[in-house]
Amino acid sequence: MAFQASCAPLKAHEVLLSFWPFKAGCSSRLLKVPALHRSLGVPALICVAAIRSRGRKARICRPAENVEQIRLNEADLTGFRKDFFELFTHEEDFLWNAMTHPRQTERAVSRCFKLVVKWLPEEALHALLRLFVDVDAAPAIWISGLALDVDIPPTPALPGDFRLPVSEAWLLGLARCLGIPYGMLGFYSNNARGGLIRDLSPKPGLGGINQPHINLGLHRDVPACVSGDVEPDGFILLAARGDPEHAALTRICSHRRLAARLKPPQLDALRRSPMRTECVRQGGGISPYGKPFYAVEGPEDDPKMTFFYIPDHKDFTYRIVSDDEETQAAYHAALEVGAAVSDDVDLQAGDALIINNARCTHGRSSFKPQLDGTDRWLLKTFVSAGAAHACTTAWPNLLLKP
Ligand SMILES: O=C(O)CCC(=O)C(=O)O
Ligand SMILES: [Fe+2]
Repeated sequence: MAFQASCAPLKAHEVLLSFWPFKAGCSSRLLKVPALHRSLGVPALICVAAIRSRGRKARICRPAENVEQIRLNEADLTGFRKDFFELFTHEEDFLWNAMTHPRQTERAVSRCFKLVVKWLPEEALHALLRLFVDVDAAPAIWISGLALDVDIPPTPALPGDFRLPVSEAWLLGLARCLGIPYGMLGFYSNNARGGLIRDLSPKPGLGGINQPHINLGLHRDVPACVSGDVEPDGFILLAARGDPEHAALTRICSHRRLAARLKPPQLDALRRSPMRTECVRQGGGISPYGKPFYAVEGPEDDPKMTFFYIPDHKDFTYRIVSDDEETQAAYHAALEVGAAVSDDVDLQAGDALIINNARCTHGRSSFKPQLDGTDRWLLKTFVSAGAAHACTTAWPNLLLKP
């Protein structure tokens, strides 16, 4: 394993579990075919990451990974389901609705947290707890092997009146380990969960990120240039069902890794002048979309980058431009480099992808919808690490006004 020097000192007995086949900087091809390496069933390797030797502190540092993969054994986690139905004894316990019953929802989230902390192996919990606080952590964690609901119904058309209580419990419990899960009114309101969890499944004709035919360009979710202020610190995608053709790949690109591949003048240009999104109407009219934004901000060795993506609409297209030619050229060059250095994650049933929305950029390849109930079906919730600023309305309301 390619561990290098630096970061936090470790105690003599500390070890890190590192799961084959993910290995920093060399596994993007393997990440693209998880079905293959799953079937190989290679056991996890245990690496002694660092030791204290002769009184000197040995230190480790992860290179700028895109994704840390943690493969769990589903058979070890089936007790999660049993415990779930012991904690959630009445239908109304798990049929919470964040809009109509915020207190009941708050209680449900606490119970989900309790279950996840109980069932998640310590190393996985440890990785979650470090996601927002350790700059040397990978900016995304891909956990596979979660034991979901025994019967996952056919992937529905949206919006639906369906529930996946055990899958929802994993999602909310994982989110609570990071901070506070929250939904966005408007985006998420029209479902049976009252907006806290959004379903992503292909529905031709439906706009936005649910359109399967689009190659979803690299972006950060809900950046301040469009939200006005609050940005999600992170979000989680949990797959109730994967794309049967394995074409839908979620792309992750670490900003640290991307910055290392850009030239200093490109980085300077991206910090120097703002970009802006313009909406171009069919008749030729142009209007601004959101506020201008700087594509690169923050510390040099851990930059926050903003790439914006919005799918074209039948009546208008979007373009991202700058008055500074070098900035504009660097922005589009960075997107190309980002695509080249990203890793692709094929989310399949029982997988959760936990994303730090400041430290990486993400996208998704296009795929073919089946529309026969076998389609990819993800559950998604946003996470606020600090929470206080996440909710514009009083606790325990978990919904944000856009
Ligand atoms: O479908 C995916 O894998 C990712 C979609 C996306 O960009 C998002 O949920 O924010
Ligand atoms: Fe996104």
